Amino acid sequence: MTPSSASRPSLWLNARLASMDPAHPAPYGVLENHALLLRGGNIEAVLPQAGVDPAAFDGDVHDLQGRWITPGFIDCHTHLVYGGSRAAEWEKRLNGVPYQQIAAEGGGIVSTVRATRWLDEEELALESLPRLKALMAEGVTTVEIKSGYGLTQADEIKQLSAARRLQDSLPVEVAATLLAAHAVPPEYAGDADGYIAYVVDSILPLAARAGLAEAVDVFCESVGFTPAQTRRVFEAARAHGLKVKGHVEQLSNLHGAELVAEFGGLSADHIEYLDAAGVAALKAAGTVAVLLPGAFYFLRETQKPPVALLRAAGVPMAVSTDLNPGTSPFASIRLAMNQACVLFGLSPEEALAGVTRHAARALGRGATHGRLAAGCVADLLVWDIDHPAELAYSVGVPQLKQRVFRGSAQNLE
Ligand code: DI6
Ligand code: FE
Repeated sequence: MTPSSASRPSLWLNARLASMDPAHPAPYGVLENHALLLRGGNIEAVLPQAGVDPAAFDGDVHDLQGRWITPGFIDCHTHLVYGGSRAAEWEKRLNGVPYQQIAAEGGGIVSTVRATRWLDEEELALESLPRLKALMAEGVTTVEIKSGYGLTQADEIKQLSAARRLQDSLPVEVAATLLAAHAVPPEYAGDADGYIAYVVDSILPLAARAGLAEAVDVFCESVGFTPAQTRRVFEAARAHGLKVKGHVEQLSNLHGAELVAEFGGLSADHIEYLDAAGVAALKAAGTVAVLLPGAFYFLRETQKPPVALLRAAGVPMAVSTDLNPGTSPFASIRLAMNQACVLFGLSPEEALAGVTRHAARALGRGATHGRLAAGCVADLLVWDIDHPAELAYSVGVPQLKQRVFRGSAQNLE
């Protein structure tokens, strides 16, 4: 929804802020006994409580009575706009049907492509709406949505338009990414290079011209596209002024992260097989490492991302749901935070930074999103918790009391 500069100014008193702002050195950037002044959809000031006089304020006043506030959550990697379900295929796999047979029977990504092509833009938005609403109900205020289940010019544009339609109808900010290079569609079977030429010459230029995507992603993998093909897409993205990011090093190490870094990419995502050279490349380029523990869990993978190396190098680690029908059918950012801690060894503070400050950077929004700081957007969450570690600790416990988007509050009780 367009930022509501019409929201009344508001003052949020007696709060405990998990600001996630590195300007404040305490864990979680904690500021006890503080107040927030919101105006025009932005945070105008972060103030010590003692210096605030609510009587002199002309706007809405909220007394938080010591409740915690965090920045709004940012889910920086999702494929939530799609048609159909792959539950039946998953059931078959669990009953012992081999993957090759499922693929031969039209399963896998191709089945989601078929179901997505079948729907028109409005139906696609409608079918995707509950997934986005579930993320929002947990506190997501900015979400990235990828295409990648259309794989024709018209169907990729349709997916991106459905994402735009969702943003226009709900109090949430959507960052749309073109992932036309997600899989080779049936029409190009055996001709991945031919499909990449179509992506570069036809799909990408139209998505850029229409202003429907701000970034371009590629599935760079043995079962996806080669580094050479990925490079062609990134070069086209650069020529059209779009940022790049990559699904890289998920199942093997093709050095895709180094390629993303070479193009000054926003983020390298999955990265279970990332090595020391890849970590160094991300660090040098200022590229964010996006951890997607939902897919690792659902695929029962064993190779973990090199968290200790990333941490030692000071590469920012974001955490995201990867919400998609094939490998991470989970519309829960709290689950992703918990999985990042349990499966990958992040601390609860790192998990929270992963869905706020670092996720903002992964979307090129580090200056304005993901922190409670003057000048940032007024996207924030009011919690009934005793400590911010609770946010990564449990899943499904209704602790979110208010969700504030661009200064406008939604009560959730
Ligand atoms: N990596 C994945 O794990 C998903 N896409 C990707 O690039 C798979 C998506 C699907 O199976 O539908
Ligand atoms: Fe993904």
